[in-house]
Amino acid sequence: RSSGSSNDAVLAGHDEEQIRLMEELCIACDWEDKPVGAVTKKACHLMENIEKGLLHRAFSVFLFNDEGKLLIQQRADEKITFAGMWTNTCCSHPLAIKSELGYDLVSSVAGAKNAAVRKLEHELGIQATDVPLDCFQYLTRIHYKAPSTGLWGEHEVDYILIAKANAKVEANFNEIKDHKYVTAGELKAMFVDPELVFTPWFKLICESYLFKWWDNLDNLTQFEDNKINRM
Ligand code: DMA
Ligand code: MN
Repeated sequence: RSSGSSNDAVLAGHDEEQIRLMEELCIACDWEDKPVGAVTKKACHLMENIEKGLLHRAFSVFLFNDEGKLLIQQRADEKITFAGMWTNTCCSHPLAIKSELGYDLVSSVAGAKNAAVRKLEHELGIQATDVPLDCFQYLTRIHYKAPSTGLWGEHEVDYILIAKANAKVEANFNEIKDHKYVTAGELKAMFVDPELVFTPWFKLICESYLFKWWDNLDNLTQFEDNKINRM
């Protein structure tokens, strides 16, 4: 038995806590986002498996405060994938547990929101009371594939969740090394700064969708659909 054990060669040298988190059970799905099994986070993110077609569910939160600024984070150097890169407020995976696993869009969106509350707390120390479930607006799903460094990568159906809330942040430095609230103009200026590196999914979403959503934070339901956008 090797899958998910903490002493695997592919994980050697990585941060102990991040190695432990590789044992989480993600939701593997087919191209129509139908769950097909529970697979370790580690197995889901090995390019070797991704190249054979393994796909899993994820979510991306974009949290805006009441000034309309977006909370972004820089991933910790301890992260096994996409370390040190700037990205949206919070990303992770709904797990193969009752509260986060859904078999139709309504229950899957509910599961992604439950996972979002769990990870906003874990990564950013944001209390569940500051981000009640009704502050999240589900918009759409994005299917994308992106290599990271070494043996690792992403291949996900990503549930997009916009959150509007004023939340107190207490960063978990094993997850994030920096965070800040930005205006759209400030984010665009960061994109042209050659010193800064951004995650591939954040860049994709920014190029195709984010600024349109950002201009319509009071009218987001017009963007809600049941599509899976292949990028
Ligand atoms: C995975 O994010 C999800 C997306 C949309 C890329 P992640 O690597 O930050 O997950 P986790 O925080 O669980 O390590
Ligand atoms: Mn993933």
